[in-house]
Amino acid sequence: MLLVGNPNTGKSSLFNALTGLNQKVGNFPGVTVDKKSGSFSIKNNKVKIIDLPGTYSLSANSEDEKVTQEYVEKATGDEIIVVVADATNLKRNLLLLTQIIDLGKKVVLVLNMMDLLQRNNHEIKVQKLSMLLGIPVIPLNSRIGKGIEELKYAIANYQSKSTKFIEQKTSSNVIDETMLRYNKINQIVNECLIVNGEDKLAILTRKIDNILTHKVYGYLIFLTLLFLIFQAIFSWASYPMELIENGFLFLGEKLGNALPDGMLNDLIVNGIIAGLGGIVVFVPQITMLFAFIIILEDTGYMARVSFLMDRILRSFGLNGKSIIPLLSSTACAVPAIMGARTISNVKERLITIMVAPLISCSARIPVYTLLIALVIPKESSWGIFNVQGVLMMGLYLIGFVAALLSAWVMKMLIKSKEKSSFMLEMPIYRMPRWKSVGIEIIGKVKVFLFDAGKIIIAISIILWGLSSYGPSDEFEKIEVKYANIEQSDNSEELQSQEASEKLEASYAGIIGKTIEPVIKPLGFDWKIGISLVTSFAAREVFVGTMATLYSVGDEDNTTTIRQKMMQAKNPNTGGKLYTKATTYSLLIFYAFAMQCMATLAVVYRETNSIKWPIIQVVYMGLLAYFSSLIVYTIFS
Ligand SMILES: Nc1nc2c(ncn2[C@@H]2O[C@H](COP(=O)(O)OP(=O)(O)OP(=O)(O)O)[C@@H](O)[C@H]2O)c(=O)[nH]1
Ligand SMILES: [Mg+2]
Repeated sequence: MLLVGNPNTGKSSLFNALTGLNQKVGNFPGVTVDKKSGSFSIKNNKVKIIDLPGTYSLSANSEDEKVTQEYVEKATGDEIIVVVADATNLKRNLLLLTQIIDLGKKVVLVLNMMDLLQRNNHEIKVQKLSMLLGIPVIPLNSRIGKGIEELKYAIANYQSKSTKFIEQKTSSNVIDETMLRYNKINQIVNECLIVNGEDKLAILTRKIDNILTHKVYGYLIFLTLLFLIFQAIFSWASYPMELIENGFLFLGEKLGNALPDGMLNDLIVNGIIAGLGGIVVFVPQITMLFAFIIILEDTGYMARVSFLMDRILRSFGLNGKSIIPLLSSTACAVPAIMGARTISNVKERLITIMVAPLISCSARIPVYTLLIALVIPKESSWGIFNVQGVLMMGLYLIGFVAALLSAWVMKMLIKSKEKSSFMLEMPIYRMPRWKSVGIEIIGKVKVFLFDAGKIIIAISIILWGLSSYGPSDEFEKIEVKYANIEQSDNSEELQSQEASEKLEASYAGIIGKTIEPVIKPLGFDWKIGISLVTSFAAREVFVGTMATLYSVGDEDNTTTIRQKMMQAKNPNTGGKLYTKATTYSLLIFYAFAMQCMATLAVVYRETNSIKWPIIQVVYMGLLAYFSSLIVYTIFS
């Protein structure tokens, strides 16, 4: 069984209600961009069901619509196609339906959003509609699952009879086929739809839109909203973050004391626990960011932002629709890049895919937060604004500007004759469904934690090995040297000096030292060099890498990574290693560099060519390197 219909009519909501799964739902056209299958049972029979992207007709021009078109055309004679229509928009929704009927498929029409139709005081004569169309018609409310049983009944008792909506042969050389369809649809709708008074929901939506999409206020409101989101992420999240940080310190200390001293103790406490703690601590911030994005999507505001941004984006070779992938890249570039499928212009879609990873994603939050805290005290404020929050927002803005400029350059370089167009239906405003918002946030945070967790544990172990061992004669020399001194003076200072000399002589140290000359002009030392390498797997690994590098051989389990990094000294100057210049330079590097295997894999899949991910790594790498160089030079 297939779920097909116009965009934003509640197909995925119905899919979830039938299967109990949690397919993503949102209040804008183009939420679903790929097929998703599940199953449900009718009288102990299992029925397979596929949720598909929305489409207005069977002549597809974007990648997501093509998926649906293929499935509809491939559907066998036995497969039932459930066309989900928005009951408050009957006329437009019936076009696709009649096209599918005329392909000779088994069709059931679901009139979804009946609650809204009733709220408008409108009515649909369901039986008459069913008779005129010659197919079963089921009124439904997929938000609360009302009408599901009737739908199941209709599917179980489907009786095939062949119907035709229009005779195509004669139509093609008379009038335009679509016109012919609309003429007939108009007649049917006039007979079946009873309109009592005005469409209250549409009027309310229009009133709100007069403000939210206003030429001046619209932009002001959007900017204010973004600003508030960043302030909130910084000030509200800091309390739970402190709790988590202290929790992990406590855990590390207890475990460190309970386990016998030695290498394993070191690996578990300083590698794994510290690395994981470094990630878990960001869960409050990331949860908030996800929550804000999901609420923007669920209320219908995201479509307005798209509309507002179209004019600006277009001059940079992007499309109004690009803003949805770009904004959702603040959470993660992987689903965002898939979301670009809704952009039908090939060049605009490609450019969107190429620049989306420049938008700061949630994996940068741990890196940014840790680094910002090294140079800006938590309490510092400009009036009512928290400076850390302002700096964080600045990094996001820089990412956005870099994305626009890169897009502009690509617009100039990539040749295309295809016309650009922007058509996005503005949905009515809706209250978010808090339960599904909650489920989605939990799902996303889980992915963040587990994906990052797996990589961090793996890299911690490898890195710990590489930094605890080295060419044996080097290690021996150091041991002998300190053994001699220690006999006379056995202070902690000496121990940590020995540890740091060993780290430098270790395999990790050797790797870092090899990279060092290249990154030295950016103000980075070999330890940062190692973290740049490990961050290639995923950016958030930076934190765990630092945790491991700064604590190998260190017996002290009571200081956080941040404190350890703050105390780090520059061996050449004797001053702080993380000066403003080095830290800002590193921040910019992480803002621009393409350090994410998962994103590269999805770019490869979506563009179907190895060329684009390679270009992406190179151009973002060069951008990162030279921007960092400039920043370092300015601040030092
Ligand atoms: N009031 C009301 N809202 C609904 C109903 N069904 C779905 N919605 C809302 O409509 C919006 C779109 O729902 P989705 O299930 O994502 O729609 P879709 O057809 O899968 O959309 P695309 O994947 O973008 O084509 C969401 O905000 C839903 O909460 C309904 O019966 N009544
Ligand atoms: Mg959907």
